[in-house]
Amino acid sequence: MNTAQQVEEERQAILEGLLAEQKFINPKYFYNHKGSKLFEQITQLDEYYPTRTERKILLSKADEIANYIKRSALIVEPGAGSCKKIEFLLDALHPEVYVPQDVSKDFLEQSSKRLSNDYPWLEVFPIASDFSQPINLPERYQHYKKYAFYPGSTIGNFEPDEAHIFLKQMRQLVGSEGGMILGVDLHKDNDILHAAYNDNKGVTAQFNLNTLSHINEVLNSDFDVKKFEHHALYNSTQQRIEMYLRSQEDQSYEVQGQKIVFEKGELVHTEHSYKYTLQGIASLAKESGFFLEESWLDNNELFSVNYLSA
Ligand code: AVJ
Repeated sequence: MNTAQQVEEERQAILEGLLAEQKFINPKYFYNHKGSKLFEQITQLDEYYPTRTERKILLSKADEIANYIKRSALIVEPGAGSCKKIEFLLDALHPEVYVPQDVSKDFLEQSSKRLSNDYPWLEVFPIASDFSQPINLPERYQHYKKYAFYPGSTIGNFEPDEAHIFLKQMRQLVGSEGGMILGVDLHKDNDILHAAYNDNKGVTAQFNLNTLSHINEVLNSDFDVKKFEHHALYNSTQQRIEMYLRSQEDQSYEVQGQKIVFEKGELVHTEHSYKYTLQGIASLAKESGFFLEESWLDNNELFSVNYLSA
């Protein structure tokens, strides 16, 4: 449970974003119950290629990936959630221990139970913790060869300097004998990227707008979702999708004693989704104490699964 003080700190953090010169909402507010359902729908859209492309690569290249994984392996997955993606690799990699980490404790425990049932030979050790905290493995697991699994191009949500810090933490975690399997979406033609974040059915728009409903719950505020619209573009210079909510009219709200004013056309930033070149992945890996050993791509070179050795 959240303490009153934690709730207060969370509210202050959201308000800070809404009072900034360039307003922003942290992308973690996409993911309440409704948002997670909407993201699930996004992954099934024709335009949203990343999820299905990554699945195809993981399944078809599992044996090649397995060549890098030594015996007595332990795999840690930050933000594992449903623990669905590791299943594409389990038979080929055959690790001894799988350590899924996630913030949502109940969901994690449920997924871990399911996995234990389906893979009786696998030891599953879930860690429920906040994303901001480094993952600590118990002493009894230290002797395993350790690998991190970070699929879904979730790394793309980090700013480049944050991605660097995150990978350095992973390098710390796996030690000098381990490695990392990293799914990264690739820089490409604007049209494909634009469509992936501006789908015809408007699911991504709903997903983006849902952040307002979510923060309304946290702040006890009444931001009118109907008065905002989804805006997403690919900034090819910065190699990132930029998502915003655009205020469709002048509007103002009183929230927690603060006045929040939106001008017509004003943009509230909600997400960056960075796309990488293989060269970019190689240098990010190197800066973080890893070496990019191999990248596996789909035929259209839309998405990459990478093996980084320590
Ligand atoms: C979950 C961060 C990988 O960036 O593609 C999907 C989130 N945002 N559509 C992505 C997202 C809009 C997704 N990641």
